[in-house]
Amino acid sequence: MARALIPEVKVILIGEYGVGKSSIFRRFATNTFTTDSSKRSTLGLDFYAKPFQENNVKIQLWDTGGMERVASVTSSYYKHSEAALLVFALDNSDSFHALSQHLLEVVTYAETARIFLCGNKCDLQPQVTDQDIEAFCEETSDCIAGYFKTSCKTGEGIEEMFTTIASSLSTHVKSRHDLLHLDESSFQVTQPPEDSSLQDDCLC
Ligand SMILES: Nc1nc2c(ncn2[C@@H]2O[C@H](COP(=O)(O)OP(=O)(O)O)[C@@H](O)[C@H]2O)c(=O)[nH]1
Ligand SMILES: [Mg+2]
Repeated sequence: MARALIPEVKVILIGEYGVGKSSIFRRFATNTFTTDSSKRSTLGLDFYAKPFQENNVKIQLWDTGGMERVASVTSSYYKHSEAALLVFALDNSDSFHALSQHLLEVVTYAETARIFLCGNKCDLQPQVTDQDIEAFCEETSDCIAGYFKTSCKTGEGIEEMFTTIASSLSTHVKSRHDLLHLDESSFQVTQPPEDSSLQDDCLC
């Protein structure tokens, strides 16, 4: 029996170098954590796709691969993304202050992407408060579709974050998917049956 295709959605990780994007990617892909910098990029993947059967959607998560350390993230990274996960580290206020710049890049290069916020490293002493985060969400005119607190070290909040994102994207993706798979005949105009008696009544 043919298996139904699960629609795949591109979700990108964005944020300052060192906030834990690759660690989130690693948790998502292999549910592991490492502090060893030599191992950090050894997954060697640009993206990893994982199905969320309950929501009938596959999240294709993209990591910057550290390009933000040497240059700005290229516009092709943002292309076709349906969601962006803006990451900062709760123990690093600089990474929080850099968010507005990252947000600007997302709305410029991925206009239609749904934007989520992730305060990572919640196992460490925070420098950023809940009030700071609330104020940021208000200032950005509620551009942020959801906020999550995570720790890649303990795994706290990671699974819930992706389940919530999958559920949030599934409704949107479902309608698009349905459109793409509409039976071609659904749009055909049905011709009225030819009625020969009409020809005789023609007034012109
Ligand atoms: N304590 C703690 N350290 C973390 C957490 N997430 C990542 N790290 C560490 O922070 C450093 C930078 O993480 P990385 O994923 O490479 O950040 P990236 O540059 O944004 O990709 C690494 O040493 C990670 O082990 C976390 O939730 N808690
Ligand atoms: Mg990285």
